[in-house]
Amino acid sequence: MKLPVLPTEKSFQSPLHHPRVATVIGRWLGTAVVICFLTGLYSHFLQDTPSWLPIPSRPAHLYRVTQGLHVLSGIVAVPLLLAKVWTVYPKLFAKLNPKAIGPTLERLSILVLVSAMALELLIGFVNTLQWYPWPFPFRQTHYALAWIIVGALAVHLAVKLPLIRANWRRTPEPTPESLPANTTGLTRRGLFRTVAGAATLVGLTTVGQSASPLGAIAVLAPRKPGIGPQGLPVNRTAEAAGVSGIDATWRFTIAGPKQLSFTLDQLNALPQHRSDLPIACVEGWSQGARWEGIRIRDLLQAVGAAPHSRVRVVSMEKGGFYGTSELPEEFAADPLTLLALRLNGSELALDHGFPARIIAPNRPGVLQTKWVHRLEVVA
Ligand SMILES: Nc1nc2c(c(=O)[nH]1)N[C@H]1C(S)=C(S)[C@@H](COP(=O)(O)O)O[C@H]1N2
Ligand SMILES: [Mo]
Repeated sequence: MKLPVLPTEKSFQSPLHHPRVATVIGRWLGTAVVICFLTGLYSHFLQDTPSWLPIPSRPAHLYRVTQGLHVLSGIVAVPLLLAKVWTVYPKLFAKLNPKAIGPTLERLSILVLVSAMALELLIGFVNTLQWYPWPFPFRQTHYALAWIIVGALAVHLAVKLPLIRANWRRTPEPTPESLPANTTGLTRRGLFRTVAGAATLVGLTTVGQSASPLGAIAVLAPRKPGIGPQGLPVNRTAEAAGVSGIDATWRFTIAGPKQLSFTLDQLNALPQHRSDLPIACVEGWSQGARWEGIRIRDLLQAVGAAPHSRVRVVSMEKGGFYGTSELPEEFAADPLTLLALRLNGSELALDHGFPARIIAPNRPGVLQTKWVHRLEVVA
């Protein structure tokens, strides 16, 4: 029996396995990675704010834009990564002398880079489907992988700098006559158009989840604008959260220097304010809505606390990620931040947090706590 012969780098004859192609697609992929990384850092720090980092509550719609870009750039990176790996994979079959430490390390760093990116994009994408099949905490893992990618990418760019420089500008393409007789297929321009087209297509069919005019073609978006109770999507229903509404004994309590309790009728009789603010989910979908309710700063004043107080928000939902959240000083003091009682002109639907929820500007949806029954001023 004849053993199959392993391919070598020379076995892959397409002229598209060329450093110029890798450079062009690498630039696109690099742009997507940088956007994804920066918007991801911002989202991470909004949810896990280090004490040295004051995050402003304005512009009110900023998070909607950054998180929309985060998910969009991540999804667009998928076809770009596939194209990039396809362009360079014959290099994997180049002979490697195990004694040559530099090249061995470089190949290892590429292994780390590609596998970390593939895993990062996969878990991110699966997360946008609101599916968390992992035994590990998603956000912390996603964050750690991001730094691994940035590190491996820096090594990769440093090693490849001479090659990138040499191919930054257009290089002559081989003429058809100069190629081996059996090569067929795309020209460089044809490949670039195909890859750019694929990236644009996945982008366009995703972006509608946060930019409503394109909502109708958002076939890759799990939640579409306008679909849900009161015309707003629901991320987790009351039933899923184990919350079943209220009875006559229900009270809303705010604990500060003083403590006050209110029935729902009493809350409705307090001065009401309106905020036009989006729900901007970390999973990428977002939608603006009209909220009415009581300013948190007014409630803080009523219990004798400063408007710039850190406030712990307690939901009727017990435990888990969502049971409590915290409003940093800047957000508690913002006049747009409400204990919302009404949405788009009517009482909150149970799935949107009836009888009361938090709505604040420039915040990830996950912190817009629903079914709120208690606020505590954090000393
Ligand atoms: N108590 C509680 N609040 C919650 C949630 C939840 O599951 N439980 N989901 C959060 C998430 S992830 C988002 S995106 C928003 C969605 O709000 P909506 O369902 O009213 O659109 O609510 C947030 N508030
Ligand atoms: Mo969310």
